[in-house]
Amino acid sequence: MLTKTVLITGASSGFGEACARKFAAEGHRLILAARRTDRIELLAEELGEQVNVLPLTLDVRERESVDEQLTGLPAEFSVVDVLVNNAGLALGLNLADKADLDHWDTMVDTNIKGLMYCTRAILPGMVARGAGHVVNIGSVAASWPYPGGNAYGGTKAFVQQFSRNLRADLVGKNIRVSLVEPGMCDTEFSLVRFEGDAVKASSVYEGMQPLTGKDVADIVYWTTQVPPHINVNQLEVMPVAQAWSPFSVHRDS
Ligand code: NDP
Ligand code: 8X3
Repeated sequence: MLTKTVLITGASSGFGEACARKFAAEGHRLILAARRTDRIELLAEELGEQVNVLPLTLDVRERESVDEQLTGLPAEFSVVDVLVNNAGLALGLNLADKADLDHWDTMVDTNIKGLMYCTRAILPGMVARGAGHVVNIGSVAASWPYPGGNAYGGTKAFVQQFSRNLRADLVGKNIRVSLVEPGMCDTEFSLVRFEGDAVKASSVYEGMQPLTGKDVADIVYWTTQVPPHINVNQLEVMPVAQAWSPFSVHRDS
């Protein structure tokens, strides 16, 4: 099997960490990026017993730092074969008229701008080599609105359309772009959304079986393993226990 170099953003927990474990188990070289240095260093130390790992303290919102760090990777890690654009978050579940504008800014800066910065830093190398794969982590929230999803859903709709437009730009260049859009998954996602309120966070998954990080990592990995002439465009995945609702209709009674 060909050893690939895989750059995963948001590798310090949830899907990102699970992807790191999956790609390491399959023997791939890893660049693990996130803000929490202690977490990625610990993970790098553990997975470093199996494969070569570079922990990278990176805030995807910082445009210059992203460009500097991702275009200046050490030689051994400089040929990025797979970029997993996973870093992201939801903040708050208030309805739009009560939402915190700082929350909206942070989601836009991370989920949209951060994903653009990482992609823009890595793509020229892929294009020059005529090889590569970008896997973007979107969400069911891109397509299916729910109360309080407002800006979060909007950022993931951007990820959906950006992924499709990347394909349009990259056709003929032998670079794959895949979009994985998960539904409910019990990572640190809800803990972050509810700003550390563990009771509120765990109530989201009460009485139902959510996806696991490993479920999503296995799917991300699979998109990278299909024969080279195939591009998995978009995969929406929910737990069986989750589905859509009828339209809400307000009736004056
Ligand atoms: P987690 O909170 O467990 O993981 C989020 C990761 O993103 C962390 O590693 C965090 O690292 C990183 N991150 C957040 N902000 C930044 C930043 N500014 N710069 C770099 N890294 C950052 O949640 P998930 O694993 O669930 O989330 C991963 C992705 O999956 C997100 O894009 C999320 O929107 C999406 N998603 C999640 C779903 C779910 O139900 N869990 C469903 C659908 C999509 P650190 O804090 O160390 O920087
Ligand atoms: C996270 C999934 O349904 O909580 O992207 O918005 S959901």
